[in-house]
Amino acid sequence: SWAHVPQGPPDAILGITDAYRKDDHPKKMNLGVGAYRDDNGKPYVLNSVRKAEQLILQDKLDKEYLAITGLASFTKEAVLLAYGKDSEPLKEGRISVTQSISGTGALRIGGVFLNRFYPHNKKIFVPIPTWGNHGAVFKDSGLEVGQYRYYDKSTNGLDFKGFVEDIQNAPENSIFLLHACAHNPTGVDPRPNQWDQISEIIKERKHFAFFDMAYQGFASGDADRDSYAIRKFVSDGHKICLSQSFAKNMGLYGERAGAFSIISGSPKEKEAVDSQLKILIRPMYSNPPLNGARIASYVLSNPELKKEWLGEVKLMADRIITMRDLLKKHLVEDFKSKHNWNHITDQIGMFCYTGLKPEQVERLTKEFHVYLTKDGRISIAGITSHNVEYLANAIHEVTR
Ligand code: PLP
Ligand code: TYF
Repeated sequence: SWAHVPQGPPDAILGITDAYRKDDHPKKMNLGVGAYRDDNGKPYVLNSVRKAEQLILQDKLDKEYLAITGLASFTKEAVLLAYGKDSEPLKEGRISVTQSISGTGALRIGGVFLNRFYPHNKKIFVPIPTWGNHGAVFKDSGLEVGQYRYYDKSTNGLDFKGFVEDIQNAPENSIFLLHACAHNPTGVDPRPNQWDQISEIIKERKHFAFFDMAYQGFASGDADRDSYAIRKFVSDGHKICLSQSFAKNMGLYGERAGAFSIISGSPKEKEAVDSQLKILIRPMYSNPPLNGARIASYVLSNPELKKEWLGEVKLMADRIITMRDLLKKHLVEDFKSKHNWNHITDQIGMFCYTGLKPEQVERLTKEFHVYLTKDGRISIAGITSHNVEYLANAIHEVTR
């Protein structure tokens, strides 16, 4: 019998959507899950993706299994997008890459690989706070999870001093999980010159950097600019590893298109790493799903489609920035809120970490039918020009 199996709690983020669905209030808002919506609150399938799907249909391709490491035309474009065409390890053939079950799967492959082969220790440090799934992914990969300071509640900005101290004080050869851009849940990223310093200190301390890039293009609207940290670390000589997701920036959420890559010291080392990635993946799921990777490879390898896609990423990023501006404007100018709301527009990416307290979050949901995570994070992508004033009023009322 399974009588000994305890009832588990619902997922902190996905549970919000369940509660939202059960609410039938006409003004209800789902600001929980980080999924892009258009200005009518509808899921958005990119035109570049639709066109790629048409081309795929026309080409009447087969549905054979992919290789263990996935679709090579996809993973080649994925690493190019992240590392850039001038990347030394890329030109020298020192980057191993495998397709993954989106970003989550890439993190899991990385976690298991490090657990098996990282020679120094089995502990990964993640920021406070971080994406709610990081802890579980790395624990289930067999790693111990530590934390480093990142967010300063008093400024709703980066705690750069605490961040640097924690990197300096961690034992040499520690593993640090870094959000490449558009930090989830805070929307707070280091500036380029801060990344430069972080890279230097991580190098001094001989630490290992594991980058999670789930939002390339979403922070600035420019995919190259958003990979600043990765390219800086690589050009400084770090042998990083990287998780990439195409869920948000290509709108491929349920298609599960992602990639895991890791840099070796030589092409020979890289060959051995390749072989171990295959050995690690084969018993997990044999080989990854075809469709999303095929769509992404069509978009990324066709210059016209790629250009259109980059324009659409910018469009999504810009709509989010407009909603930030409007939300702040309503709070400050229309409702004359006495609080400082500058962090709404200072923070970037899909999320705003509002600083609302759990009681205020609860009131937002109970009295105003606005659904968000308990930590006060809102997904800006869930705001539209039609409901932004309603939201501003609700936030004003619970923070009076
Ligand atoms: N990493 C971060 C920081 C995220 O925010 C997300 C998604 O929200 C992911 C990874 C992975 O998402 P997916 O598995 O859908 O690509
Ligand atoms: O909103 C977030 O932070 C994410 C969203 O398979 C998400 O947790 C939802 C489903 C999923 C991965 C990420």
